[in-house]
Amino acid sequence: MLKPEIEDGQASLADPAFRGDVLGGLARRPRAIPARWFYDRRGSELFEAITDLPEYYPTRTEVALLDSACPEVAKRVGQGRAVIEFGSGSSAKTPRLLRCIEPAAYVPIDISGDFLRASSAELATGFPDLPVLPVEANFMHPVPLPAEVAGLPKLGFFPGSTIGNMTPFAAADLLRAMRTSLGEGAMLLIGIDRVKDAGVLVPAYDDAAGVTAAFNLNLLERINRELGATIPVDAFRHRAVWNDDASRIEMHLEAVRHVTFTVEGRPFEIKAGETIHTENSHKYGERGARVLLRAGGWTPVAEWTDPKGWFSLILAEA
Ligand code: AVJ
Repeated sequence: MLKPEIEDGQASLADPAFRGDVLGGLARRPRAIPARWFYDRRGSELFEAITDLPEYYPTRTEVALLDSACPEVAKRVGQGRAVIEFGSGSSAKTPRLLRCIEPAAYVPIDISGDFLRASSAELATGFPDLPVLPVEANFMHPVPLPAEVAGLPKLGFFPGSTIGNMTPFAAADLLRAMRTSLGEGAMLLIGIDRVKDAGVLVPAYDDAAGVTAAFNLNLLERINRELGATIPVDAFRHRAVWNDDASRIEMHLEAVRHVTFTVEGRPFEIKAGETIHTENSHKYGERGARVLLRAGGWTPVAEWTDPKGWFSLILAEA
C-alpha cells in the first residue's frame, strides 16, 4: 500500500469520511463521489477561478443582485439582527451584505475549521466593530448558536445556489434544519440559480479555458495525494451534461480507456466510457424555488432577479 503524502502541514492520516465516501462511491453503481470533496486547497483555488470565467454567470449575477437589492433587504429585515451565514463566507458577497444590513453580530458556520478561521479573521479586520463568532459545525443538522446571539432575531444567509448541490429531498431537509438552528422570528436570504437554456448552462460548467475540467479532475488528484491511490488522471475527461428530467447540471469524470488502479491497496476497474458522477447543480424555475422553500418550512416574502431572470435572491420568513 502506498503511503499518503503529507500536504500543507496536514497530518498524513487520511480523513476517514473522505476515505469512506471514495471507497464506497467507487464500489457502487452508478459510481458517485459527493461534491463536497472538491474543496481541498487546490480545489478552492480552482473554484475561485471558475467564478471569474466569462461563461460562469452565477457569481457575478448574484453579486450585482445583492448590491441592487440590499437597501430593500435592509428595510425588510430591520435593525439588530444577527446574520448567520451557512458556509464560511465569500470575500465578494459577505461584506456587501454586512455593509448594508449593519447587523448586531455575524456568525459564519462551516464544517472546515481551517477555512472558517481564515475567512473570519479576514472579515473581522474589515468590520472592527462587528462581533464575528465563527461556529465549526455541519449545518446539515440543527446547530446550537453562540450564547452572545441568543436573544437576537436571526437572518440566515445562504448564497451561491449551494442549495443546488443537494437533491430537492435533501434540500428541503436542510432548509428545515436551518429553520431549527435560527429559531423563532428568523428570516432567510438565499441565492438560487434558475432553469435556463442548456446552451447557457452547459458552457457554465464546461468552459473553453478548461478551468472547470481541472476542478473536476483535481478530485482524482486529491484521491491520489491523500489516499495513496494510483489513478491515471489522464485516462479521464470532464463531462458536464444537462439532465432535464431532474432539472440539473451533472458533472462526471469519464474514462477514455479501460483503466485499473488501486485506492489504499484496493483494486478498481473502470471500462472505457463509464463515468464517476461528481456533482449535481440543480436549477429551479420561479415557482419551483418558492415551492422548495415552502417544503422546507419557509414563506417567501420578496424576490429579486436580474434582467435575464438567470438567478434569484429570495427573502423568506420562518
Ligand atoms: C458552489 C455548488 C454553487 O454548482 O455552480 C461550479 C459549484 N461546480 N462549477 C455550482 C461548481 C462547477 C457551484 N456551487
